[in-house]
Amino acid sequence: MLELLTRLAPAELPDADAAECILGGAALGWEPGDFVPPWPEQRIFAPLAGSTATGLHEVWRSADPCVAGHSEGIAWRRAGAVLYGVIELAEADFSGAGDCSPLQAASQEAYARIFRLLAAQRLPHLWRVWNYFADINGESHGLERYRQFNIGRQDAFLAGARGATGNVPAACAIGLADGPLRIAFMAGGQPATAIENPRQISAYDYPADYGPRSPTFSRAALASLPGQEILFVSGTASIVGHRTVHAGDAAAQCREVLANIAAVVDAANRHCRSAAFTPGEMSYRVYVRHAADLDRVAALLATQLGAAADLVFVLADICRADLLLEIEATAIHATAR
Ligand code: 3EB
Repeated sequence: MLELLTRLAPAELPDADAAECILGGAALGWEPGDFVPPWPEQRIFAPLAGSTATGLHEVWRSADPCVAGHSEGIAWRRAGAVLYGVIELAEADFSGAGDCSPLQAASQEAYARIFRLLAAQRLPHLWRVWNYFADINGESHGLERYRQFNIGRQDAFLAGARGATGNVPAACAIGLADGPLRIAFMAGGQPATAIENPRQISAYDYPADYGPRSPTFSRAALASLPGQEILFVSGTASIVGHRTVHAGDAAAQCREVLANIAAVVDAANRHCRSAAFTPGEMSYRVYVRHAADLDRVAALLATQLGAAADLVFVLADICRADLLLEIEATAIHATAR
């Protein structure tokens, strides 16, 4: 049994004993303080907005005890056949990578290590990946940094004999002001069902206009655990087909994102074993590029998803310069076993 909890402050986090049941999570916000949790935690240093403005810890709690480990430079925990891990690599450590940019080399190395860990743990199926790195729209080595990341990621999938299309994980790739490449992931012993969006071309089939290598992710992943299933909706942007729509208009982009999320949730529901998932019940992370757009985006989401919707707003950069926001969502349902 897994449960996703979002908590406001270290004081509200479980004590050391209960912490054994925390699989892992993320710290979001500027200054999480000196608190360093015993579980793998991805640090996302970015301004938050709204009621959660000071920072928060998100945790995946497990009813089964967790086993902890540190290998391949990855902090990880597993509970039964589910594993959560976090890896951080400094690009400076990859500056001698020859023709290839340090970010590309670091990305390939991070994924290669993840695949080695998962093979060793016999939990080879990557369900969801959270990718963060500095200056995502910046250019070096003649290529935008997001596109450099895409080369390294795809190379690692191909080198790991995983293929870079079809059954690939749900993901997000988000730009922060600075910091190392930070990747968190969840994996399991059973493959998740990769879900695509009928309104969008699969990202792994994007034409070369968006970079020499396509991004390696699915629009959503539906993962099964004993008695449960998790729907991970990938970072979703105002993209129809493969094109950005509503450039310059955050409100219109937000409405398009909601239409995309509704479509991908519908597609997932054709595969789900539990009651249908609905957008209103999901936990959201909303990445907004410009602080000036926050109020309008928040108001629109409250109208569309309901005032009680579970939303965390993060000021961050999106992988295409013309995208003003990106939204990801997660939900867990009980199933008959
Ligand atoms: C898009 O749909 C927007 O490269 O892992 C969304 C989710 C996006 C994941 C990734 C990128 C990624 O192309 C960007």
